[in-house]
Amino acid sequence: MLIKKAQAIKFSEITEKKHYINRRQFLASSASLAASGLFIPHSDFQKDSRQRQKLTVEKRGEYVVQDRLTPYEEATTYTNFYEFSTGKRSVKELSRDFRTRPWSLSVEGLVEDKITFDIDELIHMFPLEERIYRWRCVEAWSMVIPWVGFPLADFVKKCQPTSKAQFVEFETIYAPARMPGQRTRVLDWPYTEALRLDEALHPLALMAVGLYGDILPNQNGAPIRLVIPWKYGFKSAKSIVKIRFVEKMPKSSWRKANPREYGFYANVNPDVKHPRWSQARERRIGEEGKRPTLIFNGYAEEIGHLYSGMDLKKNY
Ligand SMILES: Nc1nc2c(c(=O)[nH]1)N[C@H]1C(S)=C(S)[C@@H](COP(=O)(O)O)O[C@H]1N2
Ligand SMILES: [Mo]
Repeated sequence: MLIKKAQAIKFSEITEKKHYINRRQFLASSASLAASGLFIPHSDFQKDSRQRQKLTVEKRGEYVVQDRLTPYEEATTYTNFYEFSTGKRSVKELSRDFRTRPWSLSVEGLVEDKITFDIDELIHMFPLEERIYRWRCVEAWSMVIPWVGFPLADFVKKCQPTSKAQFVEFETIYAPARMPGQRTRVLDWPYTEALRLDEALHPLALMAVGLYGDILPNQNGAPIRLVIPWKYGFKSAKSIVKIRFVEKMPKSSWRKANPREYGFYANVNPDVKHPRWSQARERRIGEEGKRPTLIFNGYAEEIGHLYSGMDLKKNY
């Protein structure tokens, strides 16, 4: 395997000049932050998630839903992350000391070059955008979160998948010594999820490194996670260490656990009930009562064409 240090990649190869300049400005500002002791990846901020760390966002306002934002406190204390706990209110405390530096993300499978990226290089490789997305869990709760990240499509193009690649698979870190949930057999670890290549290339698919302008808290999938807003939350793998381009549709962790309940597509669909409950309505965290669930979570206009001609009851 060829491991190309991310540093060896010329930024002019991959970003337009204006972004290159922005990146240099960003580096200059993070250098001064480092000098002032405020931005040190190995420092104690990982230990204390209450100490919030700002990201430099270069673009906002492009994909923004008008719904009221879920309070930061709720979005970061009611979190699903089985590697730590199946209890959504327990994850924050159990992940408090989880270290996300050093961290690398490797690209494998059907690509021109198998590359490993260092997370800090990756975060600065693309201009960061803020997007306010609706977010819907298969368990019928939802949130509205301002994510910070970069389009997955930009990263996929950078990886140069070969013409044989049809799917892209995402793998979460396997670290049972640091993730108590992985010492149980609740899922087949490591957690994996996958997308069809055309889904991954859709501009709505986001690689998130932050929320509410801050570095992603551990409980929300630090240091890097997917956010696919038109699909149920479980498709959006957290704490990703590996991305693999493949020819055949991969079996994800949830499908291995229960193929009847969790399909490959997992598109939000009020008309296709989960075998044990309806998907027609949802509880918006922080609000009273329930609201109707929208087809594709309200993103039909943007992504509906990806599934034209497909039977959505069969391809759930
Ligand atoms: N590695 C990993 N990724 C994961 C999960 C998980 O348990 N492990 N849970 C998924 C589910 S079911 C949901 S709803 C979302 C929750 O994201 P949030 O807690 O940041 O809202 O993360 C998804 N990604
Ligand atoms: Mo979920």
